[in-house]
Amino acid sequence: MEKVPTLNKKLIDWVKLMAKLCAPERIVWIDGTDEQKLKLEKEAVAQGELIRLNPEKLPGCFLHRTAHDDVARTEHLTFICTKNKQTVGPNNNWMSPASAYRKAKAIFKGAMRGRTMYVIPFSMGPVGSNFSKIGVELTDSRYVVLNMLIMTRCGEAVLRQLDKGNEFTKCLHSKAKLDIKKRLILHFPEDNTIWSVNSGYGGNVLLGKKCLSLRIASFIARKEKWMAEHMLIMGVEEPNGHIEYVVAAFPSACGKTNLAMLVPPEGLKIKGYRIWTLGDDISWMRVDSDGSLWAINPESGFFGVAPGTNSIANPNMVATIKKNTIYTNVLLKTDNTVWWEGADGEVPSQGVDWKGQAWKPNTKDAEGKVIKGAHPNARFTTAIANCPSASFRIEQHHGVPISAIIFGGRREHVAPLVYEAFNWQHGVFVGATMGSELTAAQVGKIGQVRRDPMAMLPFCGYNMADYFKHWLSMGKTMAKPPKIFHVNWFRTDEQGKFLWPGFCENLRVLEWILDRVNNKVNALETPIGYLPYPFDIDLTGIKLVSGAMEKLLKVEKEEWLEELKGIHKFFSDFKKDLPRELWDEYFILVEKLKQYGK
Ligand code: GTP
Ligand code: SPV
Ligand code: MN
Repeated sequence: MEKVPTLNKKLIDWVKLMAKLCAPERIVWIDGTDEQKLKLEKEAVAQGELIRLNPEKLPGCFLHRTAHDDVARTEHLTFICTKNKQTVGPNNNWMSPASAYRKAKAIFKGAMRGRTMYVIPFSMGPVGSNFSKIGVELTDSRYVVLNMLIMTRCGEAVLRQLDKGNEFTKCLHSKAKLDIKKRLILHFPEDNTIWSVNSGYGGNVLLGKKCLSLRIASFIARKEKWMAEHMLIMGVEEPNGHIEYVVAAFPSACGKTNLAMLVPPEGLKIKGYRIWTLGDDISWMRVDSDGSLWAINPESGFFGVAPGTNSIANPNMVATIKKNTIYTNVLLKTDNTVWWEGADGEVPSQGVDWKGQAWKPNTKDAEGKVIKGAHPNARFTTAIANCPSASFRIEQHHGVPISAIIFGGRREHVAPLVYEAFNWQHGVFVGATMGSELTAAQVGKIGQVRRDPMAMLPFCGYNMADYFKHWLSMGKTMAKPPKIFHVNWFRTDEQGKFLWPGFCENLRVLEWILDRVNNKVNALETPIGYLPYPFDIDLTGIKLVSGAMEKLLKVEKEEWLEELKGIHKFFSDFKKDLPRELWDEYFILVEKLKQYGK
């Protein structure tokens, strides 16, 4: 082994043991210096792992292409491995630790032969904060190292924490042969360990992200009485200069990134709102001594969806990704810049698509489908610090106090534009019954509605029935619990067109939410919750088609009764584990709906 820059004996022993298993040619410790980063970039370019993009137009930017069958999280190959199967619930795939380790060891054996094993010490959350957790990822992928350098705080400062003998999550990754048939994403929460093999796709391999900060963290959070959630964190600065902080849980590719860095729309400019971005994907929250819920973002970067990102939908992101960004599975243009469906400017007349093939617009494949330049789940990795709306509180160890929790899904029908839960328990029911249409962020049937409680279905590291109990009990520990809301930007008319303009205009809904938080407006009580009076949503400067607002705010009794059948089935899968409070809320809602509109 080369020089070992830590005093943490456990870490040294574990690295040795894993190196023995994977048999790399050499071991390199990541120190977080620019010098080392530049060296890795150079090597990655030489090896064909990265393509250096136009240094004038996109300084410090690179393109990476994954294997064709390695473009999104593979939930069916993702397992939680605990002694007892009951621990993981019906929402997770389970394997016993013994058989998981046995299976994976056979795949990891010699998998790094001829390669370098990188040791990445990283902190999720500001280094040294009581909120933060440390991990160490071993990987044979330079792409993973370069992404982790953006997504997490890593290197020297974390090693100094580890010197004190701090605990850390043991994360092992190997690309191996990128063989989907031998791909495994394994979590061992009882051992604080993650093993991932035969993938090179973000959510499967940047182990600090979904694997540690949600699956392992949610498991720990339940025991330590805090919350690890799939949520954006943002501050809304009000016209008087006061900032309210909110979190929002939307399923993958349903608008967290866009909302987190919203630029106020023309029509509301005069009011002087300003948005501060803290995070676009993950929130860790604790109840503090003031009785409020406080949140930090464990990440330091965005791993955002490229398609649809443009100066109208998300100008702050367009500004952020102009430098020091890694693009994955986008189209390469002839001037060595990049493009994706829905990007700014003209559609290029030619380029190289995400599969590395020559591309022209409107070319069709053998089945007659138009070939896309970028994969629908193409992404970019970029630092939050480079975002023009980055909050000045990102590095604060204590995070920010949360006034509202917003749930939301992608629903053509059923869910209105916005509604407020009656109280915490009802809010937990609203979160637990969330549904959303599937997107390209996971391998599966796009468009199909699935229940995705709190946007955590793929990320809750234990039985979701216990997770609901945890949510209920967290509410009891707060003197000042945030109010809970549900939003839906995706409701459509009879022709399938979005009824709500969305994107920057969503500030109009946030304004109503904050008015409710501060008891400034009344609301209409309906069976599902409090809905806005249409005149309380400021529509200055936009024109909706006639009748749109009524449709957006309509509670359709029959649709809801139908929806409840799906919820009944979903709840029933948890058998007697489901907390009684959620069944109570369910039956209250059924009764209220039956009476509604009579
Ligand atoms: P993950 O990173 O996968 O967790 O997702 P995310 O929730 O951060 O997703 P993101 O913000 O990148 O949303 C991506 C998709 O949502 C794109 O297709 C956007 O065009 C669409 N989208 C975001 N906001 C809106 C909106 O207000 N209205 C409509 N119609 N679409 C939106
Ligand atoms: C998601 O799918 O929710 C993401 C992207 O945020 S990944 O990190 O790949 O999970
Ligand atoms: Mn996500």
